[in-house]
Amino acid sequence: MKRFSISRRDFIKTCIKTSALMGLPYGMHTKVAEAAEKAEKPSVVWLHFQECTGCSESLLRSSHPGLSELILDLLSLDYHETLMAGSGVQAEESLHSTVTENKDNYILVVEGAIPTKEDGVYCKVGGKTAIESLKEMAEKAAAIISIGTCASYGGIQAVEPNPTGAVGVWDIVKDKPVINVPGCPPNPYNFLSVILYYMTFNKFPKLDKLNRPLFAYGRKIHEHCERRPHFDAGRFAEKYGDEGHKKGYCLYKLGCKGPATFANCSVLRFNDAGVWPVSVGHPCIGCTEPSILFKKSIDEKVQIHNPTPPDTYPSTKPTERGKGADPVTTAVVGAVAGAAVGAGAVLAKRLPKGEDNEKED
Ligand code: FSX
Ligand code: SF4
Ligand code: F3S
Repeated sequence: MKRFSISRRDFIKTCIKTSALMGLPYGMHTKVAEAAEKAEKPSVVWLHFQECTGCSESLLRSSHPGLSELILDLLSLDYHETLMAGSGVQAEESLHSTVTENKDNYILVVEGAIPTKEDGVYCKVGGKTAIESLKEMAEKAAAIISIGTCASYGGIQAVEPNPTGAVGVWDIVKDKPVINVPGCPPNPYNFLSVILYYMTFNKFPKLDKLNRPLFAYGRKIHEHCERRPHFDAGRFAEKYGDEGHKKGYCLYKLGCKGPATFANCSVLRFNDAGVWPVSVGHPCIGCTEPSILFKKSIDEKVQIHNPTPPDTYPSTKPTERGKGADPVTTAVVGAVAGAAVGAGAVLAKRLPKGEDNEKED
């Protein structure tokens, strides 16, 4: 375990948690751990364009079990404008040598949107526009991960009237796999899981229609929400601070976008405190959904066209009997990440699709 700065116990716990998150069968965490220990560190070039650096911050703020250390141990982070010590010519030389030495093998991680108006003059690094840098780095990359909603779909920069013509990476790069890990910011475990999946299986996980990994964005927040029993019973907070809000009732009438948002926040949660927007009394604003974030106001209610049942309810369809979570997996994951969280993660994978979010093969 010389390779990792975290303890073996914490490393294995992380592998169990991420394996459950990816919906892998019980026992696969050993394969994930082995691959992470043996595989050569993938070279990563991390570019920053129009953004707030919250994606990197969210990754670095995670403490237990040293998630940021683990990510830095797993990857050879050869170029990251906000983390590296070098700057100016030194940094540019490092970027050039990384790209040349690892041609067609490095992973390009992009944080931030790309401005396209006026030939892209609104964002320049090292004398090059974001479009020029992106095209140049993408051409020699093995694959591209867009971290955050800005890099995925333009994010806040792309809000009307979008003065800089901001777009996401996949609007520009058409000839390489682009994996979107949206969220403003995204959960760092989703990023880590994509990396571990790649290291274990030498390919990227299955994606949805918006190029998001299905394991993380395949189900709606509303399906796992702890306030869901209140929604089903018709108990809502009507105003911030009213009795319903204080009692933890459903936030739908305050504009919660959970019924229309595909993400795993209600299962995975954020930080080591295990919180997420809805758990602390704020409606979900749909930060993983390009058609919702900054397009609908916080208090605007989403239409519920096709209500999906909470997936913790037993199936009513005979054909689905026996397809629930493997109790052993649930127990092991539960011991690590909290039983409800673990069960939710596994169930999320095993249950039939609630709504068609899957990409056609
Ligand atoms: Fe965007 Fe990342 Fe939002 Fe910020 O840098 S996804 S503005 S939280 O963090 O790109
Ligand atoms: Fe939870 Fe929001 Fe759904 Fe209410 S509307 S159950 S708060 S996700
Ligand atoms: Fe974003 Fe909603 Fe999750 S606002 S962080 S998708 S709860």
